Amino acid sequence: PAIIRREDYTPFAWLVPETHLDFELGLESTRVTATLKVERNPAAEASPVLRLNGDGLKLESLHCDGEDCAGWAMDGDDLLVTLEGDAHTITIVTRFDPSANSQLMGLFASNGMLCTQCEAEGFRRITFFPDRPDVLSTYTLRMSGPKAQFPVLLSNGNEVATGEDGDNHWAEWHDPWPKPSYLFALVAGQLVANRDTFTTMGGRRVDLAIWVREGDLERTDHAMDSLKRSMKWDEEVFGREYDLDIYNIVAVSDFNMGAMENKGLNVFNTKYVLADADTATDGDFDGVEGVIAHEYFHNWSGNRITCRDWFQLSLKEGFTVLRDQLFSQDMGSEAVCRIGDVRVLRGVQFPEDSGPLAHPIRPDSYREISNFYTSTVYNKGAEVIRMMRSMAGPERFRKGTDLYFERHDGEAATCEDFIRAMEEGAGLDLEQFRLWYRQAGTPKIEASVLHSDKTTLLALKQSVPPTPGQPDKKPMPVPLRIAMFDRATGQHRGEQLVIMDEAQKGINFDGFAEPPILSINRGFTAPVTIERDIADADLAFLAAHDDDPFARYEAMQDLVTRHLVAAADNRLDDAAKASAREAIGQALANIIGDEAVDDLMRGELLVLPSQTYLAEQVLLADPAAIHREREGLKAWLGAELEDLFTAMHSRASKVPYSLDAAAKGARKVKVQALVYLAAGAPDVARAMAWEQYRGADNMTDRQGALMVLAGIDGIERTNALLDFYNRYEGNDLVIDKWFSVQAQSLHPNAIEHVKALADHPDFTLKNPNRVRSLYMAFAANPHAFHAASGEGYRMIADLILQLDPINPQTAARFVTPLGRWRRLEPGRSALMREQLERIAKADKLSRDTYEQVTRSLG
Ligand code: DPP
Ligand code: ZN
Repeated sequence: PAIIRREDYTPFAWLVPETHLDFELGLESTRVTATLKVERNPAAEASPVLRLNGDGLKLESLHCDGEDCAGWAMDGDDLLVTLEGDAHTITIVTRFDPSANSQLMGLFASNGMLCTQCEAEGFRRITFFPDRPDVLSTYTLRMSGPKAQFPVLLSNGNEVATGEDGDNHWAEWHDPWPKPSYLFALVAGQLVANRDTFTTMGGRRVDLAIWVREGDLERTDHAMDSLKRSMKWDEEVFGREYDLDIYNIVAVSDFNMGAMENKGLNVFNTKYVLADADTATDGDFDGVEGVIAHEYFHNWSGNRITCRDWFQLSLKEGFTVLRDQLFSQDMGSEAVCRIGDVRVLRGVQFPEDSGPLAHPIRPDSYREISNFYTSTVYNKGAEVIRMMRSMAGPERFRKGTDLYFERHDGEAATCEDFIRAMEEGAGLDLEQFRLWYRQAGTPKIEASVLHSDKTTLLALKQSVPPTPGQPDKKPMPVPLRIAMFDRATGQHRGEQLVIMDEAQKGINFDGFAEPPILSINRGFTAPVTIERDIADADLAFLAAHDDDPFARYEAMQDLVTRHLVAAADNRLDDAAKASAREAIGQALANIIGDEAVDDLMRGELLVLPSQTYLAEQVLLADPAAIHREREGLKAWLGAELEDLFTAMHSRASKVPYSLDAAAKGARKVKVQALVYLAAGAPDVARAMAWEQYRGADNMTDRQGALMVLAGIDGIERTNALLDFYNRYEGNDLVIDKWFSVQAQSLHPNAIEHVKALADHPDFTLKNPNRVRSLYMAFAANPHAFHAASGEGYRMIADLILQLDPINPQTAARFVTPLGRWRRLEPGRSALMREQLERIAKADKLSRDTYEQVTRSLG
């Protein structure tokens, strides 16, 4: 497959001002008549050839200006039409079988309904079209089909006419806003709506509807509430108002992504719509709120201003992730949201940035764009814009975004356009900052405090590691919020924002009698790793006293990380290990007893650094050693602090269920207590978890208890898993949890359990949520996936080979865990590599999987 390069961009030779689509809908056969008004693009180099992209389409007929079309040819899957004049009308008829579309791109069938997914290049599976984001067109659509089968017919924009014709009915929709083809959507099926309204700041009344299958209606209130709050927040914080009279959201259970921001008609994975206390955890509720907001915010950052080409994806995704993060921060706890965002960044993006798939937030080339919907483009992209916000401050940042929205409304823009608007609107000099768009890799900052007499020097060093195709890097501007704590008072004298933009830099401080304690990258102002020269006792001090909650969390993480990395590397003798554990135990005991901390934050402070994060800290990781030490510490803490954990659990158990912060916090620390106790006092934990399971009146408590029980042998394990299945049989999203809990379990036989679950009648490769619930969970299971025999790696490779012909986009996502081979100890490294090579040798691989496997081996 060909490599597509950013530098090769050229504007399209033709404009498509109007697109008319006529769908004759059927689950097994749908016929599409597309009528395109095309005219020469005065801004592009002229070409008589109109390239219309296709993917697996069969052309039934083609007309130019109503006549048989003389000059056409196929070029692979694309249709090339040669045109003499400056303006023409092209009519194209295609027909296909949506029920056979297992890729879930284009028009596909899900549970008897029809729906579309067109981003990035799915529209070309519906009709021949210039399927690229810089071709904006006004869409008018007519669809018709059996009324009994498809009572609800939806598309973008406004419904302009409906009618009946025997057993069939039809609807016409018109979207007044020109848009690229990837934002096109159509839904037809048996759906019911939760309806509400929202009045915009300009006084427009918007009819809101969330469409689901009949039995799911009662689980849509949280999504509706989140939508209304998003609309209001975007008006208040970014000055953005909604621009149509209706806003529809449809939930579908077969979906590759989380959700899709099609203009006026969002299509969502049910996972990010449905939530109630009995079936959704607190994390699920937050996920619904965040994704509803994200897709809504795209209406401005993505739809009104879209991307010129797919290399600019972070223009809409990075910015929109930042917008949804700021929204969630305002709706809940700022510190807890920030910690959660950073955990995702470190757990997914940092490993990506240090592995074979590393790429800048604005990539330079790809074979298959679906592979670039990555944590780098999304989460690091958000961090890059957040840094601009930190440097400008919220008011000036708003001036920058105002200018961007005003200047580029209605356009297909570039990252460079955004940067320029920020420079002018926010008054920032971003010359050197542009490196963040070009360079991959996570910068490392080394910090040490040098003190003599009364002068103090903070010495900073920056390095950006080499990544594939980028051996040499330049220093980038890294904004770091810093505070120095005075040992005499236990306080700092105010924080400052340091822009570290060189390879080396020194900053002087006066007036400290003793060397101060450094608190750096407070609030995580920059997506970098920090190596600071600091004593464990000082980390313990910051973990107990830092007034920046993120820095406090960070100190605690650092304290534990250092210990576990040294222990896994066999660098600690028994005495050193014992004293480090004592220090960590003391710090955790302080946190458990600190009345100034709320439970939501306490829950964060109690989380041990993840296996992935720990593995990232060393060049060649031994997953077994890391797992052994991490579990060993957990067990020691669980035994040592048994009384404190038991008391915390019993205190938190008295808080009744609600969605307020105190109650969510209580549920979080309850699970934490069980997790530690399960490791250190399993008999106590088993009894407590079983009681929590049986008494649960919400999914957070129930799933938390189930997770703990699933890792401990005993009759309670069997009973809880059986009860959970019977209780929720038929509810796909909850049964997904049942699969995940077992696949992720610490149980020694997890591999055998996963094999058995793959044969369970409820398992299917056709549903991406179900596949992920079993195998993504398994690939994240540190002891099972990394079994020394290589069995775990083989299972993931088998899955990729089986899934690739069915759903390549989802299959390719499973290559990432195997791509870590270069960062593992030699034995496992060879076993992983062997599996990648086995996949590479397969007869026929999708472009998606081929690209990921070759990059991973490269
Ligand atoms: N629907 C996906 C998202 O919102 C891709 N645009 O991120
Ligand atoms: Zn998005």
